[in-house]
Amino acid sequence: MSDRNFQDFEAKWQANWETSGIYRARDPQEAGEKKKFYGLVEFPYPSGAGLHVGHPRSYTAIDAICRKQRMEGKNVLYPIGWDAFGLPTENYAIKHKVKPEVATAENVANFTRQLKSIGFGFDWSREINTTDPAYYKWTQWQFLKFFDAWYDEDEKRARPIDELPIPSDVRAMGERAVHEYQNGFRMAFKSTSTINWCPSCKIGLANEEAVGGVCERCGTAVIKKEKEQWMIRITKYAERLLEDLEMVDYLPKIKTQQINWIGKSEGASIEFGLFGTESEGVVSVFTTRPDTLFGVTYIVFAPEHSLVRTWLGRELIHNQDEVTEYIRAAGTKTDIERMAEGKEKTGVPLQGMHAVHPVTGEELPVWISDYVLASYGTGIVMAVPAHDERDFAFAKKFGLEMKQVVCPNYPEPTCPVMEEAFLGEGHMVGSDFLDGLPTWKAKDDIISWLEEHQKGERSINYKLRDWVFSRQRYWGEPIPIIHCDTCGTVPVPESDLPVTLPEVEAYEPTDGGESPLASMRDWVEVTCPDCGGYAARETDTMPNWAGSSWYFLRYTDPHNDEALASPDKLTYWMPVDLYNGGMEHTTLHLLYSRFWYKFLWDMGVVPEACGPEPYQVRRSHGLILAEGGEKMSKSKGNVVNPDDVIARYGADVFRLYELFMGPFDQPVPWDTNGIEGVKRFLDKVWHWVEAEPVTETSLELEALYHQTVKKVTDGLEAMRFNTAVSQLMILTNAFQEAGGVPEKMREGFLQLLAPFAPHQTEELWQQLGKKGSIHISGWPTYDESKLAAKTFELVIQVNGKLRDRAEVSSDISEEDAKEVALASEKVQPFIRDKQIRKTIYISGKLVNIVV
Ligand code: ANZ
Ligand code: ZN
Repeated sequence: MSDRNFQDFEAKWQANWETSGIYRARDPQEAGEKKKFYGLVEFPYPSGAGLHVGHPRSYTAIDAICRKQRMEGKNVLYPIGWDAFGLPTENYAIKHKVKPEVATAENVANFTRQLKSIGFGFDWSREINTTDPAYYKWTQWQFLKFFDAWYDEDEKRARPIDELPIPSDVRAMGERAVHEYQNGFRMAFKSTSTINWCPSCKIGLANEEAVGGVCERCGTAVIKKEKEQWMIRITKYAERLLEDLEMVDYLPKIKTQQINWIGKSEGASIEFGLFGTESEGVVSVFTTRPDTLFGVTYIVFAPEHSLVRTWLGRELIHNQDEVTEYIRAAGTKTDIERMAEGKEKTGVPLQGMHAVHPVTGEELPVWISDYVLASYGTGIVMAVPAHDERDFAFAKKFGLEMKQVVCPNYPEPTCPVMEEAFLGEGHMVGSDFLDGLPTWKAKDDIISWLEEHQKGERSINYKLRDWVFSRQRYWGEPIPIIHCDTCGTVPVPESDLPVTLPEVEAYEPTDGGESPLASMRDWVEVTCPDCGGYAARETDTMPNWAGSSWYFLRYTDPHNDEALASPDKLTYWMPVDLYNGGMEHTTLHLLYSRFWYKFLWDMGVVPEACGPEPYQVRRSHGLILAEGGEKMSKSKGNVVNPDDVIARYGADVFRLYELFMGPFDQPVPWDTNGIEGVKRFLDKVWHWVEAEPVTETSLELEALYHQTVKKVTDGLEAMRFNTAVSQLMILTNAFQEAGGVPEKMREGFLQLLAPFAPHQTEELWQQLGKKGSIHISGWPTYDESKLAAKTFELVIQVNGKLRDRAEVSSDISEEDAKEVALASEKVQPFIRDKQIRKTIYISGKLVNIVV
């Protein structure tokens, strides 16, 4: 017998698997009748820091599940690649004067070495890299699909832009007019908007990248800036992104995140008249409480509302200076600061303006305040201080009127005097024709009234905003658009894709906030593909989210240069059966990629048969923390490097420990003692599998074995890896007690352990003289009837006299019990030449053979 020495076999098997190609996913025509299983992990950003012990938690878990699926005979796709565009590499390039593609290649090489040293069953032949022109050609091609599409609200799907109905007066004005008209509908469009701007990274951020009012990447406070940006109309898909959550199996907390981010509110939009010096008009507000309409005492605009700017421009506001100063100050605050509860309210009245109540015709003061956001609803609020906390605080501070209209203790004739806003439901008072109605009914009735009088309508609002799709940075996919003075925005012809990144001298954005590409005259200046005249390339690049929005499609057909993937392969592999990744990506990446996929599905790029959702199941793992329970970070110096762990313990110990350390969905601290325990377990396995097998087995051991098959099988399906591993440990201890592994359990035991410790089990499998890899050898099954661990001592009598005892399973059948009795060697002499008159069985106790 030998010592377990991982250096002797881990690298050896890694090399062997690479040559034998056992982890290669078969294309549909090669796969025959085999069922497919597509397991996906979020592909990593190849950072300069290398792999962290947190990354492999997800990869090891899905690897184990894919290994079991493969052993069960499925055609498994378990791919890996690199999400390699992005700021860290670009910042590194700026600092160290290295080309981003060089830094990326180095990081990828290092990550690859690390991942291979862990022995994952990735199909490396399908490796992709978002910064590879052969890949981003298709990202650009898909951008042009968005550009060439509009959303048909009636059919509730995206359609090609040439199917957009053009009004005859527009058509009469000629091609350019048609083009301009289409531009108003395209799924990808350019628009000037106030964006979140990070002054340090010099890039525009989507709301979701500026959560908490700080830049997601560098933590700098975000300011507002006007910028022309490419946008994608994800908002058109809000309802579908919400509804279709019913079709998928995501962790409940992940569904909640999706639902909250989409942020659907139902209510009404209501029109208020506006009067000022030489001006009148109507504006609409969005409210979730139309029932409180009679309680409105003033109207509030967001400070940056465009109407306010127009009025200032036309000098319609009497306190012009005060208002201008207020708007300026509000621009320096983040949305989060502005909306914070309990914050002292600020605002100024728009003197010279007043609003008109749509039902009573009453005149109402008009204010601006930063508690109203320009980007939500219509950017205007009808204030009901008696029933809304923020309005209450505001009215109190500025001495504005309050009108109670919802009464909590109806039918008492008087409402209690209010110390604070009453937010709940009740019955209407002081509300004309709504008086006495419960809240829900008042909502319905007022909406009907408004619709009848054309002063409002039922309305739904979403918090979801359109997707800011521009970056003024270098290291991203160039947006494949050409600007021509004559023809407008012209897509780069498909035959000219990819538009590759040129070599530049400097990667910093220009001071004007333009991409460094803008200073590359040779690259920027082109001839217009339509008219052949002078034209200029778009210099913005795409956000990081682009490449990761469709990578799972590319894995199905990674080398295709005619299409992003062939319809056959997409039909075979999609949807993804199991997708795992960090909780930090369960809001945005998940939403963006679901949206992107739905769009491709609408456009027929993804075949109908694939279904409308890309991921059937989505799970997420808990973080691995540092030994003391803190987050691992470079600055704290508490990062565990997998290289060190593997050099010391080998890959199998590392993998097994990652799955054993705690419940998969919970955060767990790294623990050196824990890893030692796992090492001892694998040593023990080595010893007992190599030892002479035992021939005898007890019923208890047999039951334990069958229980283990069941627990490991179920545990891998339900992602209860830690309990599966501990069950394997219990079984190993039982082998030790029995003095060896029973021959008939040896193979099955190794197979159960194979998804967790692929190297050692492969080595022992070969030592047992098996042909072929354990990883495609089959998956053990269990016998339901043998699961019962309990046994009892069956008393065996002949003519009422004790002749033998036998240990049997407590749920043994009468027939089996009798058979055990008759087969007993000690009983044989007493019954040999006799005639058996009857056999009596007393359940759980004895068999009496009467001769
Ligand atoms: C009147 C009212 C009365 C309101 C009442 C609430 C309670 P959710 O649920 O988040 O969608 N609101 C509308 N637009 C806003 C904006 N741009 N900035 C800040 N607040 C805005 O919130 C909808 C409610 O938030 C709306 O309903 C409006 O106040 C406010 F007893 O209208 B409500
Ligand atoms: Zn042109």
